[in-house]
Amino acid sequence: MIELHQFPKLGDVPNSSPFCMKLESYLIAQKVPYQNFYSADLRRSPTGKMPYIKKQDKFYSDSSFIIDLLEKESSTPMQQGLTALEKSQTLAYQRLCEEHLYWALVYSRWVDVSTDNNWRSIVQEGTKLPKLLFGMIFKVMSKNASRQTYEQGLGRLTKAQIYQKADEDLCALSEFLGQKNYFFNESPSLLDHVVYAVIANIEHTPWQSQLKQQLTKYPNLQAHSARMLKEIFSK
Ligand SMILES: N[C@@H](CCC(=O)N[C@@H](CS)C(=O)NCC(=O)O)C(=O)O
Repeated sequence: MIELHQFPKLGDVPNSSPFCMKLESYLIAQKVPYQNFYSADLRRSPTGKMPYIKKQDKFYSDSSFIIDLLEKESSTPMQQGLTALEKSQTLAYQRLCEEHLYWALVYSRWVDVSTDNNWRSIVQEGTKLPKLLFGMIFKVMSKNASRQTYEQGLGRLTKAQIYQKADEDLCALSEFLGQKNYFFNESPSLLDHVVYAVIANIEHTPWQSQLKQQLTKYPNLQAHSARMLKEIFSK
């Protein structure tokens, strides 16, 4: 049985980290037996990031490498029915979600402290730490997220430019999905899991953000993420 280590749940989404949510979603869809371990302790993660797994006494991190490993071991890999073109499109859109749009999400939570941003109170509620201790920890976490966003590059732009670029990402995803139920074929493939893990983290959250407002322009993405959530996490 695989041990899946991920951040504790916050709000309504299965996990507030799109990488954790994607991996758990993949495990459920592929019927891989696993047990959840929720914590914020990153010390046993080989990359110091969540999620990570323990499998036959070995630790693995990076959700994509973990999925690659499981795909190789599976007799029915999720990606087996896809063409080479569809696999290359998966990679390109995955990079868009995980290496770009993800950073706009981080920015919207940790850096853009607009008046309607209640991310801080959601995290406080979730952690249940004493106020003073929470305040100190949250300050360090905010500083860390802000530094990472700046180093990644997106955080150097103005707020308007960041949301403009995020909107371009959402528009590209929406165009590519079109009126289909899933990105390819009649059942979800990896790209569906990648995309809805980010979209659900923008939409199915109790806090407001500019990203959430922007998402309302793309009802097909909203419907896709609602469909995937129901299909995977409500069983
Ligand atoms: N490429 C990694 C990214 C994982 C990642 O960035 N995880 C974030 C949570 S969304 C994390 O652990 N952040 C903690 C930190 O940077 O200290 C993956 O696919 O697993």
